[in-house]
Amino acid sequence: MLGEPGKSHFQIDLRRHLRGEGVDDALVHLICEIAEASKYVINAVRTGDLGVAGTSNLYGEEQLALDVLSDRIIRKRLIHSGVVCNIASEEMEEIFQVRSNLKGPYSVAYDPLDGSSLVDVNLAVGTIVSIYAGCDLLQPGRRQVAAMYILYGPRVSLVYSVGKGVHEFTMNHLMEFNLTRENIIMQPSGSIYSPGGLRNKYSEGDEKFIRYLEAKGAKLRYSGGFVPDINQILLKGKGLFMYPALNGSPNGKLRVLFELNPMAYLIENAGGAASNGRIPILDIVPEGLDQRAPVYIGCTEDVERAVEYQQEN
Ligand code: AHM
Ligand code: MG
Repeated sequence: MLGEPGKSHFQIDLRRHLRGEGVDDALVHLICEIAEASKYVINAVRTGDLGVAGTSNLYGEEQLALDVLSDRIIRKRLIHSGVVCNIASEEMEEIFQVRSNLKGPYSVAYDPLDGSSLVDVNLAVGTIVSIYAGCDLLQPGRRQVAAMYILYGPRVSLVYSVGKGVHEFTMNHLMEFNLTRENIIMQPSGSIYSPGGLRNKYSEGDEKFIRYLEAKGAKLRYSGGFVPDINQILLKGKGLFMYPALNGSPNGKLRVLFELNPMAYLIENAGGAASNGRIPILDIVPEGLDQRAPVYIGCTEDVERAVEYQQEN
């Protein structure tokens, strides 16, 4: 542990922290490259045209939607990192093989700009990243060697885990990420809840679960952005996010590879839990890149209760 409780952490930057955790050089490099890429993504989010992909701007240049632009920014960085074998992105239909590095030590699945439609209404969005050793991306999330997200809100923050605790860094005026919270821990039971999807399409079990949460006095906290919603639950240490199966969408909305696995890894490493209503998210064996699953993620007791309501109904 590098930070001391109650003391200012602003001298500890991301690279130093990773090294202090004993992370190997290639993974330190990879995580720092993604952090570098996020500086360009936040610049695009803050100042870019809110254009639609395929249209032209005033000067006749092709405009890229922010999610497409963010994808290119991150992919380019990964390709040139020299340590990446395969890349999967929510914006790409197929796995991208880095030809110059067919045996690279790591592979990365990422959602470059989750919740990108929220930029139009100036709400927070984020990048979500999942990292595996070797070239196989279709593995259960439990085999991730690292996961992280970058939240583009009023401030930019980065939360990562390499399986030894969960740590938050905040971008300073020089665009450096400095440690702000180390070893984030979740409480067993929560007092906020973020329910995604249409409630009139919830199953009976989910409806009863929501009534249970309301009866226990949980407050509704839902922004419609997975990254800020999870960030709130993780940092406050008490809450639950769900995007359940809906009538007509039995697998919910969120994707296992790009959204659920990395968040489940972070939440489990902070002492929380994540389930699809039957098994832990991290034990799902993915069959395809765009596989989706229902999700209940957050404080352990709340997730257990959600699973009970599923099984009873
Ligand atoms: P996206 O990957 O297309 O941006 O969708 C993911 C987002 C999440 O951020 C959020 O939790 C969820 O979709 C909300 O979906 P909806 O408002 O459609 O129910
Ligand atoms: Mg997404």
